[in-house]
Amino acid sequence: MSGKAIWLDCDPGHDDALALLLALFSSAHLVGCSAVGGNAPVQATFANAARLLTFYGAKLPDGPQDVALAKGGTHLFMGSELPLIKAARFDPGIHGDDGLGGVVGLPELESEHVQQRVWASYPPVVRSQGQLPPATPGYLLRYWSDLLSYRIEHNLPKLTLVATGSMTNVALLLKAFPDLAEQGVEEVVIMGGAPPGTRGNRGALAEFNILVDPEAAAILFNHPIRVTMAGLNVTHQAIFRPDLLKRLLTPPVSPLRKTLASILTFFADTYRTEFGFQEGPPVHDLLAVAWVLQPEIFFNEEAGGEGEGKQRFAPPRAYETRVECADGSLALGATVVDFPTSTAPEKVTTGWGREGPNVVVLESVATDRLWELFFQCVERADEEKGPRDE
Ligand SMILES: [Ca+2]
Repeated sequence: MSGKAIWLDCDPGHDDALALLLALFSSAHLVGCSAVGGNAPVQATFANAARLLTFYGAKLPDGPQDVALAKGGTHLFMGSELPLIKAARFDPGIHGDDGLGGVVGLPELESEHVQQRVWASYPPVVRSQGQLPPATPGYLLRYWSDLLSYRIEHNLPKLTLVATGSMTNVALLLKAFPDLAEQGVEEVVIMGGAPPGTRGNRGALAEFNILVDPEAAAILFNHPIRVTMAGLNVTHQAIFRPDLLKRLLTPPVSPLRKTLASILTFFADTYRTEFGFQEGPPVHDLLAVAWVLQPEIFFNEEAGGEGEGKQRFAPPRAYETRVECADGSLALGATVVDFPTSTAPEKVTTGWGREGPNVVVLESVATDRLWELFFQCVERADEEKGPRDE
């Protein structure tokens, strides 16, 4: 496994909950987590992230200023409540009103441990009223600048930023601290988008995370930073089928497995009723973290292997990718990937951002290896930590 430093910006969300588990119980260090509005309002996605981190037993950071993270803690911040320009939109049909519909076993927001988690990364002056910090990305951005500065100054490994909700917080980072992001972020990995040839899930061409804040996605894609996209073309290949649920629930069934099963069962039900998926739900966000941990799971099989049964695999490629942001357009939220053809060969350019192929587009996934990675993490979570029963 990779040993990478990951930050997960998310909107939990059933599949975000799986991505969070993978990030926590791999050899990567989940440095921090931030919430964004999307599947549900940001207050709900933040509360869900706090409840999940507590349930999974993530270590608390030493305090609000803890940028060294010597003890391996995980920060948590609330990010943006609203998209940059568009009106907010949510997805209760898939995730329930609070983002984690039907999920059992998580500690409540009001509980002592979750409240500790909620406030651990905020300065004392903010900890005044209520159970949630203010819905502003300011504290997150301030911490990101401190964290990236510290890591650059101390030659620590670059951060991998995984975004499994809309890209609003990421866009704000790139606009506020472009120099720190370029020096201190290895790659931004997103779950989002539907390349040409793949139907969208919230419109013929639009995938939800991009549709929520297309301007933020455009800022990211146009920025000179490495971006990898796990879109619907690849996430719809990773269906959590009934045999996998059966494997998850093979006795002895820990409280962790019960909760994971409730996540996957609710998700399967809404995917069946809302989108007609009969076999099970796609685990979208899980793939973005899996790419960071084991990129070879996403290598493309290519023609030209020698001898019968020989296969050749190559890493996924970068293509020029743009986002449709125009209000009123039938293509609003579309991710237009300029795939090469025989009459329009691949452009030979280098660099990221506006200058050419700017997004690595995942196209295939070895699902057997993906599920092995997932179950390894479940087993590790069962052994190592075990969920906190509250
Ligand atoms: Ca998500």
